[in-house]
Amino acid sequence: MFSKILIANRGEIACRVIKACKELGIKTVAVYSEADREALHVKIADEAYLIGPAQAAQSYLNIKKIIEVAVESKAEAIHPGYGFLAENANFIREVEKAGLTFIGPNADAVEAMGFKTKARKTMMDAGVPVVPGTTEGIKSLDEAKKIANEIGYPVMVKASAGGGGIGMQIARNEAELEQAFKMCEMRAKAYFGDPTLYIEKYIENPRHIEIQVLADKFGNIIHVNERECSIQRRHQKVIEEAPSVVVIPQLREKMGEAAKRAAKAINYDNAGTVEFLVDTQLNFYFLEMNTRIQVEHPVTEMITGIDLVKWQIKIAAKEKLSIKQEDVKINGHAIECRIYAEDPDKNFMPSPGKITKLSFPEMEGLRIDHGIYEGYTVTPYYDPLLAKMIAWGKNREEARKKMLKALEQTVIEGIKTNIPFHIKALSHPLFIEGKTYTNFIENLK
Ligand code: MV4
Repeated sequence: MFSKILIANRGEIACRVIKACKELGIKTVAVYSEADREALHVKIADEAYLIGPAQAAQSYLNIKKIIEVAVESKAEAIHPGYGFLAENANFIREVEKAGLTFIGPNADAVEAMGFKTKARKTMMDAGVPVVPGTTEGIKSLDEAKKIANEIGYPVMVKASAGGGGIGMQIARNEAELEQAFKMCEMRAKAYFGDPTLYIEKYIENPRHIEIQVLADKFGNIIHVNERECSIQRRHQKVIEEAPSVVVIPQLREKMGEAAKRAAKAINYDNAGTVEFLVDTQLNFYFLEMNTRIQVEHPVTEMITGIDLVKWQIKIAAKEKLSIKQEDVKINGHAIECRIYAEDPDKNFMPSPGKITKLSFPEMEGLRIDHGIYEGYTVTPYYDPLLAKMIAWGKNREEARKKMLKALEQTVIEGIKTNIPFHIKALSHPLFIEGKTYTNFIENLK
């Protein structure tokens, strides 16, 4: 096992990883930008080093500097958290070149999933159901029209280098396809520096259901059940839960096996998530694989008792996965609400500023992962995620009621948060019924 780990991240996830390290008896090294001198992760780590200015490109994305600090502080491994350098194959290779261990998958596996057309082809070959569509980039608008006619409208145009919803557009007929093609091409070039596009059949009213996998370096792979993440705003997840109300044991088994095939096909190791779109007939289709720990991992931990971050560390330290598939059970239900520094009355505009008062409730079955304290100033430089409140109950209704109670008892003053939005969402009849389709937020008003 490692004796010291550097955490190349900030905010709640840096704090979450530090907690896992403490429980494993591992020393921690934090890194921080000039804007984060007073951040919580800096205070709770054993050591902390300034790595650059507020702009992430010069600090949390500064590969050279981060590796330098790791070497100098004698850390043996680097945990990337999510975002920033978590899915950067070049970073992984640089970490390894410096003689350090990356706590995450191998660089080739990250690359295999990075380019969407390539990932779709690999998944089809591995027998994983994929949304009908192309596995190669589309060369021209004429080709796009021909393919859309074959697939049948409506279709979705997406950027091959994209993911997470950026640079994608729906087209319900040929005129819309022309528009979508031009728009996506422009965005793909601007955001990803690569104009390659592909086309998929548009799935109406889908749910976003993802399967958590854990794989060690010896070929052992398990799936750790699904998370339902359909409640999103502008492709940003807001509420997640586990298990999903629509996933019955037989479907879970099928999706779990497909996720394991996906991981096996790219020689995956460490924790990862296979995202599926699930249509109203409960057909499921591979969407993409996230080759990192995810924001919403706690709902899985709450219903399975498996500590995913500790397993990430153990797997990176070449430990064998001791959990067998048949040991993975589901106990109760968990709901996560992401608390953002945003003003729901002002179109969810970021709301930075000083937290003048802070009080979280404490109750059994309530977990709060956060990176804030009373007196802390939220800066405008990074993702506005302040905290994640995760409520566990024997069933969904018990978890929902606990979550509502916890939200109502939370006090965050000085800045605006989306807590009022969560209270409204969790009280809505559609949420209570489990009708959490992707259009849930638009229908909330
Ligand atoms: C889709 C889709 C319908 N058909 N792909 C992909 C990234 C994710 N953030 C949104 N994505 C979608 N891809 C096809 N072929 C609908 C969405 C979608 C969505 C999916 C799940 C949950 C919420 C969503 C919100 C908007 C769009």
